[in-house]
Amino acid sequence: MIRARHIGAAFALSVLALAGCSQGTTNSGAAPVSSEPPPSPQTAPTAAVPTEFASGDVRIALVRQLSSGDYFEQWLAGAEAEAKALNVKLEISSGDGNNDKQALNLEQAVNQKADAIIVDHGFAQTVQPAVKKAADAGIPLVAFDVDPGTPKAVVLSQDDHQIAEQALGALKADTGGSGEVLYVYVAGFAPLDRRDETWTQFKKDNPGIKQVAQIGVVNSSTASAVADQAKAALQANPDVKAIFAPYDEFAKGATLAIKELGLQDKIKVYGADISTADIGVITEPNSPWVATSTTDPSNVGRVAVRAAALLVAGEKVDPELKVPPALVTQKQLRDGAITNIEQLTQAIPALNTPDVARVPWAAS
Ligand code: SR1
Repeated sequence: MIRARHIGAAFALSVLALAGCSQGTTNSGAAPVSSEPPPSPQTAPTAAVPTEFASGDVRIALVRQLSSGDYFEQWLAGAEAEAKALNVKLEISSGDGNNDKQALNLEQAVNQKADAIIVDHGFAQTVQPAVKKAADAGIPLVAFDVDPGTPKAVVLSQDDHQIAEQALGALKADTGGSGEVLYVYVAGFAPLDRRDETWTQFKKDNPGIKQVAQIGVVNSSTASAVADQAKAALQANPDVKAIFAPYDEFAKGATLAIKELGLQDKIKVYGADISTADIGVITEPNSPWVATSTTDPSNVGRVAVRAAALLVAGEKVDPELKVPPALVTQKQLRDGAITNIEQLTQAIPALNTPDVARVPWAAS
């Protein structure tokens, strides 16, 4: 839901103007304008702060597979902010894309008897042995975007099927459900695998859509690597009219390739995720990146820390937590004069999810 609140007059006016705008092609399915009153201020705590949180003794290990790129930086900023708000020490490690290093970091968190562990991404086969050790040792676990292989861990994800459905809905609306499509994907990453399930079904449901090539790489310079691959694939497939690139580093790479080939008027990009830098790429003149389905990554990082804190305090947490996405279109960003994440999250309050893993002793 889009709502103008605590924002500059020009921005507020342009957001309000969205209420009356007609649905352009790439605006179909985008987060709708809200006519509801502004939300009430922060919810007050309903419980006393547990002793261990009051004393600042709680240590939560955050064990990451990846840390470079806008998504992962924003996610970490949210996790750190929530840890600070809850008076928790967040002990952060990253495998920097090396799965064995991540597994070692996880073993270390278990050996150091963290009060809780958040596993952030990773491949099932490399993290599950250490996750099992943590579970056997009674350490509370939150697994974000990775299959922990045990029901003892709380599983956190964004709604990846919905992410793919929303982006593909925009692709279908713009293409009329037919045409050649280039697909960007790397197997093994749980969120990308789930988005791939939706893409597979989408192709069955829309026989006019033809995937002519698949590319993809995830490394410390994903966007430029994908750009190189996309250029080659587009040169080999001159009739492509859309690229489905459901990760913002993929979408940035696809966008760069199209611009370098001068094909902006012919090929559009449908992506996932968002950042202030991404908003700049999407809204720049003649950008081919026309739609992205996204959560607020920093909100997801906050949810992960809240869930871990609740487990430390012995509170009940749903075994599966899903953060819903919203479709954000180029048209919506331009019409709303939205230039950064702060404006976007004010315009789409649904991107904040204070009720997911709400902590009763904290204001939210
Ligand atoms: C390499 S996996 C990248 C994805 O992880 C998160 O789920 C983000 O949404 C990103 O698209």
